[in-house]
Amino acid sequence: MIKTYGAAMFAAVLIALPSAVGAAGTPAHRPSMGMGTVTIPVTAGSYRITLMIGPREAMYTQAQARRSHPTTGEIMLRGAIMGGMGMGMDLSNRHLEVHVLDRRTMRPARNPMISITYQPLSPVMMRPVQVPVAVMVGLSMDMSDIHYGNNVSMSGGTYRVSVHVNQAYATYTVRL
Ligand SMILES: [Cu+2]
Repeated sequence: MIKTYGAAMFAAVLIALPSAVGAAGTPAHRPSMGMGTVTIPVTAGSYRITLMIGPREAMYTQAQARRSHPTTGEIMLRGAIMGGMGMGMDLSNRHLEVHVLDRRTMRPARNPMISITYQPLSPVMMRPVQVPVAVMVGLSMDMSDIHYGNNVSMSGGTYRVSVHVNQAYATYTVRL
C-alpha cells in the first residue's frame, strides 16, 4: 500500500492518458510534490493495471512481521526484498508497484504473471531495468490490496515503465 495524496491522485487520473496494449507515447505526469505518489491506472486487455510510485516502503517477510510487529510498511508474500540478505547494499529510494484488477469483476486478478521494467528516458536515456517482482500487501490491509513490485532506485527524471500481465501490456511515462 502506498499512501496517496488526494490531489496527486486526482491529477494523475485527469492528466495521464496512458497507453495500453503496446501503443506508444504517453504524456508525462509530474507528481505535485517531490516524493509524492504517482498513480496511473491503465486499461490493458482484460485488466485494469494501476501503476503507483511512491517513497520507499519498509518490506517484511511474514515471519519478520510476526516477530517484530511493525506498524507501517508491507508484507511480502512471495519474491525477494531488494537489498535483502546477500543482495548487497540497498540504494532504493522509491517503491514501485502495480495493482492488477480483472476488468470484468474489478477484483484482483488471480495469480497473474507479471514483469515490470523501468527505463530512464531523461536526463540520460539508459537501458530498461528489470524490477524483481515481489507479491505484497500493505500491513493491516486485506488481500484486496495485493500488488506486485519492489523498492527501486529512481532519481529525478523521466521514465518509461512497462508492465506485462499475462498477455496484456501497458506502458506509462512518468516524470519524477
Ligand atoms: Cu508494495
